[in-house]
Amino acid sequence: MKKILLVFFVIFSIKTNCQNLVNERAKWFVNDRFGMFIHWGLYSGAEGNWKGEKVRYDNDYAEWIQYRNQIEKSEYIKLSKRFDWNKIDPEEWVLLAKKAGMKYITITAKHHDGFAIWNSKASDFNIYNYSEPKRDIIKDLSEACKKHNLKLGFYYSHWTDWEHPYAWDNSKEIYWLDKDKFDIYWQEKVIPQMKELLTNYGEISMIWFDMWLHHDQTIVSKDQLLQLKNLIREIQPNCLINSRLGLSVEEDEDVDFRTLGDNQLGEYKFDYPWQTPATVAHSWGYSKNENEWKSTTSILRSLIGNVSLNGNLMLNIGPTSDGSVPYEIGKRFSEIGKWLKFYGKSVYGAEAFDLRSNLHDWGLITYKHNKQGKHNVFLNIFDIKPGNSLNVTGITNKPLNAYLISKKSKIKLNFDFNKAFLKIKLPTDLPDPYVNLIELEYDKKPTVDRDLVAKSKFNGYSLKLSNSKSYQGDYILNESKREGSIPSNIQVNDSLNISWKIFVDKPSKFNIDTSYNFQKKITDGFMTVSINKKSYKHRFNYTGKTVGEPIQDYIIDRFKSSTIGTINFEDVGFYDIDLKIKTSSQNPLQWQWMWLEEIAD
Ligand code: JFZ
Repeated sequence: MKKILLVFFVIFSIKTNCQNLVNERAKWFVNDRFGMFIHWGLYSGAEGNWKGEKVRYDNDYAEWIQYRNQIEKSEYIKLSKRFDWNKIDPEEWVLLAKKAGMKYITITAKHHDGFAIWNSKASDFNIYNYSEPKRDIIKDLSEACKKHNLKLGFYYSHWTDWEHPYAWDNSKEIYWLDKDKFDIYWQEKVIPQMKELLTNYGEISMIWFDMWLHHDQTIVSKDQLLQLKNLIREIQPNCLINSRLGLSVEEDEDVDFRTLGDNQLGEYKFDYPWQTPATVAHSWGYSKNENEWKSTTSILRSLIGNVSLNGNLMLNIGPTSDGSVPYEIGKRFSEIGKWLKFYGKSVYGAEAFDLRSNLHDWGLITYKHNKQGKHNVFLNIFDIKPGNSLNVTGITNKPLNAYLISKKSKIKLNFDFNKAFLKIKLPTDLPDPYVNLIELEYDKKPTVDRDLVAKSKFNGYSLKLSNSKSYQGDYILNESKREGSIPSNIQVNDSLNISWKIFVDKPSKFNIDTSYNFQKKITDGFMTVSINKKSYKHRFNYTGKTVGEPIQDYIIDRFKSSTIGTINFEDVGFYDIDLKIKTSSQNPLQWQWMWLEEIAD
């Protein structure tokens, strides 16, 4: 698949990274960063299986079993018999959230199946009617949240409801429903139920809607959504509303935060509040089919990664029909909680830093203006060998201090600073098995040079179009193909000039090489690399073919690296690197990267 990108280029840096588009209501939300999602309802009793058959469809969302496996309501409700009504204790969920370092909880008050897990007067299809002894889970949970000082929010499926005859049940795409009938559902179930949820359970911090389409593409009207929104604003003025309400920001700016796709982590910084809803395995509701659990490190990376882009993470639990939480979840949650207990300052109240995101190969950076008036840059280290030095490129002020945070104390670290480069010496013992944290301290907000390419831990510079300072000319972005055997590349049919900026922190000699695919044997196509008044001309080599997978019929063009030369940087300082590619449409060059690597003496 080819996409022509001309002048347009993904914005890698935003003018300001400070989170300045946060309204008053959402201040707590961007401070707290980490929340718990709970998917629990009748479907929890099915555990992702119905009469010997697994939930249909690949994503294995167990909370969809009624719809996927086409279960009649009369049969589906029998699941209530499987629950251990005496045992279910929502306070346990609250305690688990606390233990994990989560600051808010959002529970599925009503999921797509239309079953209310509170004592709802507006619909008989609710837990109070089908439990023995009678239970109101929302009541119990709200009391436990209050007791333990956690914020509470409700997931409410407003659009889809498989129980009500006039609501959207997905099959309505075939058996079209009229808008008047849908409005009957809206006025007799949605609005009254929302009133109950907003009135009877104390302070509600967010309503989490789940319509992933704009209302234009659905049966829901803009007026209905505004009615709902106004109801929330009227009864609970501080309650947050997420973007899956279904109104676009253009129509109504009054949506408090954006919800990304399921398990979709952030890639870019946003100035407004946003959140990823995420699972620990695949399903949201409890499924006994799960066997691929994300690791503690991977979850911490998701959380810190989002914070480093001004985002939140809401991590899901799917308790079972007796209220217990799968061991695999509990274990990871307590490990995450232990980490946050010692290192939480790089998450709570922290935000994106001004450097390009994902700049360094050892980990992720977050930033905070702390209560003592100091400014902290947090280096969250995922990948470094103990005893090595950590390279930090791009900050142009010298820190007052660098500390390695450990469970017992702060360890002061030695470092060298030069213009835009910080080299921190790490001890041979690193305190944390998951993510180690270094806190840099400044007395004012540090300034940065956002054009710089970071020096990698292999003492090299990886130069790509995406981390260039500027470029000129046209190219075609070719996406990677067949599991990346054909890597994503920049196709040049005429000429392209790219410039990078690096900082060389000590006099040293570097090897330069570049990777590309070129299929002509004789041509006058070439590239020139200019660094510090020296130029290197490289005539394209024919790179030939290779087998993309060890299967002989998948023969592909070969991407191969060629040496351009070596360069001696005699002085410490900033250098521009310019690459000029010159070819013709008869001789296209598919270019990948350039790599400068220090040659040890
Ligand atoms: C929805 C629900 O259908 C699902 O059961 C679960 O509750 C989840 C949190 O939300 O699923 C979605 C919603 C949005 C997208 C995909 C699945 N999306 O935007 O890609």
